[in-house]
Amino acid sequence: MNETKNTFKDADPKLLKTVTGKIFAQHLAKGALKPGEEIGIVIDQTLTQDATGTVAYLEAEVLGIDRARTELSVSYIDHNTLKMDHKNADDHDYLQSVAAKYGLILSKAGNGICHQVHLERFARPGKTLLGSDSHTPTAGGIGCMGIGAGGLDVALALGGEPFYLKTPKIVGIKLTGKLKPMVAAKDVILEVLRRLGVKGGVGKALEYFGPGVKTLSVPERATITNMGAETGATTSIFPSDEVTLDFLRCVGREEQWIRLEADDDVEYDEVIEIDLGKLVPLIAKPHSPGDVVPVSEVAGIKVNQVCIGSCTNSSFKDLVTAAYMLKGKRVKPEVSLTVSPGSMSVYYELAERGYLADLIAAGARILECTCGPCIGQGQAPRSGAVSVRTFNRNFKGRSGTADAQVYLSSVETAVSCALTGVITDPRSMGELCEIPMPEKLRMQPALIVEPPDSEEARKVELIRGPNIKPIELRGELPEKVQGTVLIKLEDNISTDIIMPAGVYLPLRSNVPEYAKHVFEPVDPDFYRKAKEKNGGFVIAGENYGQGSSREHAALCPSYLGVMGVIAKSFARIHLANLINFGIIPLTFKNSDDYDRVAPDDELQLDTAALDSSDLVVKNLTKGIEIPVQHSMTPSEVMRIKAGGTLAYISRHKL
Ligand code: MIC
Ligand code: SF4
Repeated sequence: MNETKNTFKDADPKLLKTVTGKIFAQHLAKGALKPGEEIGIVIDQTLTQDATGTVAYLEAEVLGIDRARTELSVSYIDHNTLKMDHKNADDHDYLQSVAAKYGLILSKAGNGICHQVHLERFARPGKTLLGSDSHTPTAGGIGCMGIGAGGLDVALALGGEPFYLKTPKIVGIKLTGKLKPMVAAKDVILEVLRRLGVKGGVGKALEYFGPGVKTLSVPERATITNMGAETGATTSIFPSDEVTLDFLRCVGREEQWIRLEADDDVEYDEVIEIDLGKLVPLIAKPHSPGDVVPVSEVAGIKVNQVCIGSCTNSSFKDLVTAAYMLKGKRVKPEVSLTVSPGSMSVYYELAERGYLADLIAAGARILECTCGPCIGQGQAPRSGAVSVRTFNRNFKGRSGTADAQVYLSSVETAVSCALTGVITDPRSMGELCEIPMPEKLRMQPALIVEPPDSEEARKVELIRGPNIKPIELRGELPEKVQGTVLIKLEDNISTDIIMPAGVYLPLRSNVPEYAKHVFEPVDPDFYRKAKEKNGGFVIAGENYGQGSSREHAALCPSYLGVMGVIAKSFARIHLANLINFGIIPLTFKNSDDYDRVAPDDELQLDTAALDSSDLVVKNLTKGIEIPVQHSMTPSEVMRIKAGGTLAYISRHKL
């Protein structure tokens, strides 16, 4: 990889010394590698999961893509596996037929959470991976550049198109020292979140370096890169070193190892130093992953539920840690403890080596290898309950219970809470022995389906049950866009608020039905209003659209006629999704102007004015003009005028 050093004369030379820059350089299709400049990168691998995948493949159909042009593409079924009626089953059959036709590997329901399975079986150092899930950077734990995106961008990458993004600034996170007993990798990323908050990573890539890196195994590194998504960062990555080689050996893929490290004289745009030896157990308080405090600060709060699992903390080491801590003990009778293994392979090893028995005997309820409670698929806490989870998101209501108090912690802290019934600093539970790691993690192939060859694939008919509805395309923008302010929101509105998941997850491939629940957690009347007014505008604060990559948070408002969002700032993936589905994303030039727009105001905008990045929106109700701006490239402006990327490409073809 070092031969990239002098090849890019327009590139920022500092960038080429970083792991992130080396991978970008190796995959550069368009643009200059300089922070803030738009680049197009070649995508080696894609992943989708069922909750975003059905729509991504419906879009691929609209785009006329019929075969994966990537090195490897995997379709996972992991989010929505409960099958309370025909809807999920319809989605799963559609996905299975798509995988066979397009040449994708299918990871069936029960095989595991996409990011954990991808890390074990497919992610490779030095490769690029685009996934329709915001936690795709989990693959950064193995030195693979994982980026989360909307389904349409993944569909385009599947068809061989480059992925376009603004070159991020590279933040070097220097790790020194070694974690103390009962302090975990989760505490490292919680510390990063404590310092950066939920929007401190926007426009940045987080790259880990320094002597402390070698003390962390690949699954521990993946816990850290996974939850980097919560800072809003474009991606997070660790180098590929001997520890990476050990992991690849353990999962039987050592031939895929390459060394990939930053140059010795690397200089990052910004450096954050973390002495692992000084970290203490941390916890994120309700209702934000960025509201991080030492566990000791909230110790003693009564706990009703503990959930272990999710793509952040469901590796073999995580669950063996839980088994060691629980062995011979019993979960407090007032607490419900669930454990969701991250993959079938992890589950198998736990069973084979007896750890499963220790978990069961202690009173843990073992769930399927899926996202489960993390995305509100079961285990909603009782009203007002305190739930401690090893997950990555605790937005209000995401658990399925609006007034539940969800805390995010390491496995060590979560198990301590399950045993004591109150929030507990795990260091008070005594020391844990070194977790013995097996030489081999035996990969279980039973729920992996390889696609047929292209000859056979041509004969495959796509299976479309009644829950699979085609995607409607938006028309071109009129000369003047005029509409009512339908809703005015505060800072950090997550896509879980815009388009709730939980019980509505089975509607992901049925936009007309799903659209009935847009903004439901904050305004149950939104759908009626939007229908009555025939669409309109949304006003928001900072970091609008943080969290999940679900493009439904743009697709469904677009379906209801939302024409524009004026916010103080946007989260990266959601901004791209708005453009893809024809919703004009504008930011206030002066954030105080947020106060000059009220719900029900009538706004107007000249479409031609979008050719400049500085423009005004007329507030017809108040008789004032509000200066706004956008960050769209000329090509994005062209697409938004055509009704969004999907509408544009479907009319012009790829
Ligand atoms: C999430 O953790 O919020 C999800 C569910 O995995 C989403 C994807 C989705 O909404 O389907 C994500 O992180 O992108
Ligand atoms: Fe699944 Fe939760 Fe991970 Fe999203 S964050 S991929 S819902 S486990």
